[in-house]
Amino acid sequence: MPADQPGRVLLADPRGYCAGVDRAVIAVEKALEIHGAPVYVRKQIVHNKHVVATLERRGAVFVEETDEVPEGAVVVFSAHGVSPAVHEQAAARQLRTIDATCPLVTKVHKEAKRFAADDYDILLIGHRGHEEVEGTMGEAPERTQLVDGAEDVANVQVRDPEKVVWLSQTTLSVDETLATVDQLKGRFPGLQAPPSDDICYATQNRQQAVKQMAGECDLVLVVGSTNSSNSVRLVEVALEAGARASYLVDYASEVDEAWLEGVSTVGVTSGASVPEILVSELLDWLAQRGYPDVETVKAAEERLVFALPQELKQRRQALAVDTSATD
Ligand code: 0CH
Ligand code: SF4
Repeated sequence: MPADQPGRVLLADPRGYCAGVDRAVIAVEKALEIHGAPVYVRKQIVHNKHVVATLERRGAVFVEETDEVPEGAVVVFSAHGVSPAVHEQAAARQLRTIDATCPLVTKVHKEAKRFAADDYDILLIGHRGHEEVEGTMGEAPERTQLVDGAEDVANVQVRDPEKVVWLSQTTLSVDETLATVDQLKGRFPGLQAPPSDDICYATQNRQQAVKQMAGECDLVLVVGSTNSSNSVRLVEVALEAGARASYLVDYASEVDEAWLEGVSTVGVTSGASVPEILVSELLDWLAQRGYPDVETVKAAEERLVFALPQELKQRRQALAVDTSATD
């Protein structure tokens, strides 16, 4: 509760869904519309509990690997991307695949393939075990080494220090990644940078908005799931940028009222995989507890929209042709 006068909320903009998440969620919805349930999805389509539970209720079946999908069935690959080996496994089972990999993740895959073809050693900065990193490494497993922290920086070995490039996961902390690159350059002064930013526009903008407001916040609440890399990064960025406290919650109901003690200003944001309804519910929850005023803190304008995966466009065109034939 704020002490004597109403508390205020600073609301980050941009927050929530990015273009790649929007496209991936719509891809599953369209696949259900076109093919009917069940539609299989390899891994969580995006790392958000609410999104996954909602799609499950509509008939999506989430599996870990393609060998859990019946032969010939429809399977969607998640926004985080898959390695070529996963495409091969799916083809071997005659699965009908819809690839919802974000085009900005695909861009990093292409960079990895190109640098490997030019015989570079690739240092991929990212989180060990994260699906995106597994997919990207799979493009050039014999040429890529994962750099996840100081120990990896100290241990990587390259064949030719003049032919080494760093690439990264799309959802990392910008500042932490720059620090890692500096450490790598200390070992390999000839280290080359990716041709364009691998940390995507959405990750960067959400972090920038949090940086802009964190100094004024006693508390920053980030809506997002614990396995969502970009959401977890927003908590870290808030703390580094001066917020007195910051927590990650999936739902408003998870906020502990004790966190509000002595708090005048609450910052609110959400990860790139988080539907806006969850933020609206949090704002309602805060309004009922003495924080009715909401001010937006704008860091960037986002207009990017991605076309649906090719497989869905082809299928929809085919349906349109069939319909006109029967008219
Ligand atoms: O932040 P991560 O990569 O864990 O994934 P998310 O929460 O599903 O957000 C969307 C990013 C998808 C791939 O870049
Ligand atoms: Fe694509 Fe970036 Fe969104 Fe990931 S966070 S899905 S790379 S736009």
